[in-house]
Amino acid sequence: MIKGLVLDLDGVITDTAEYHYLAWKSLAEKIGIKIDRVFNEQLKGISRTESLELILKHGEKEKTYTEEEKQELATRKNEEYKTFIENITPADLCPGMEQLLMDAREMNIKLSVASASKNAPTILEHLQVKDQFVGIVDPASLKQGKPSPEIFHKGADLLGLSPAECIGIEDAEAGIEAINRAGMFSVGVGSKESMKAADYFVEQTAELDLKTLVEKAEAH
Ligand code: B16
Ligand code: MG
Repeated sequence: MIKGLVLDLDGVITDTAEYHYLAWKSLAEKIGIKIDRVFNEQLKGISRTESLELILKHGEKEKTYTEEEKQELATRKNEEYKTFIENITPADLCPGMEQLLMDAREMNIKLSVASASKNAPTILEHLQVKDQFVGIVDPASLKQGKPSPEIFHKGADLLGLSPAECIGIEDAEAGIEAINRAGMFSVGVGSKESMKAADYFVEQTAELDLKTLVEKAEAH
C-alpha cells in the first residue's frame, strides 16, 4: 500500500533551473567559459560541485584551479543564485503541485523531499509549502548523489516507511535511476525518450494526478 511520496525539488516542485543557469553562466563568463541553455540541461539534478567540474571541463580548464579555488568559485555561484531565489513566491510552484499537495493531505500520504540542492529548505519556505513536508533529506549527509539510491532511501526513512510503500517523482534521468535502485515506484516528468526508465511518466507536472499515481504504483 502506498503511504508516502518522495519528491525531487528542481523541475518537480518548482523550476529553479533557469536561476541555476543564470548564476552558472555569470560565474563561467568571469573565468572565460561560455555556456548556453543546451549545455545547462546536463546540470539538472547534478550537485553544485559536480556542476562546476562539468563547466570547467567544458572550458578545458579542469586542471586550472586548486580544490580551494574551486570551492570559492562554487560559493560565488551560490551567492548569486541565492539572490535569485529570494524572489521565489508561491506562484512559482510548478503547475499542478498545489493540487498534488492538497490531494496528499486528503489521502493521508506523507511527503518528503529528495533534492540535491542545499538550498531546498529556503526554497520551500519561499513557496510557503515547507510545513507540508515531514522532512527534507540533507544532501550534505549523503555519501553519493543521484543515481545512487541513497537519497531516496533516506527520503523513505524520514517518513518511517519502506521504499515499497513510497512513490518517487523526478525530472532527471539520474533521479529516475536512483528511485528504481531504491526499490520505489518511479514517476518521471519529461519526454518519453528521457523518461524511458521510469515506471510511469507524464510530460508535464500539470498531468500528475495523485490518485492515478497510487493506482499505478499499487498495480505494479
Ligand atoms: P544547490 P534537484 C538540483 O536540484 C538542481 O537541478 C541542480 O542544477 C543543482 O546543481 C543541485 O540541485 C544543487 O543545488 O547548488 O542549490 O545545492 O533537481 O535535485 O532538486
Ligand atoms: Mg530535478
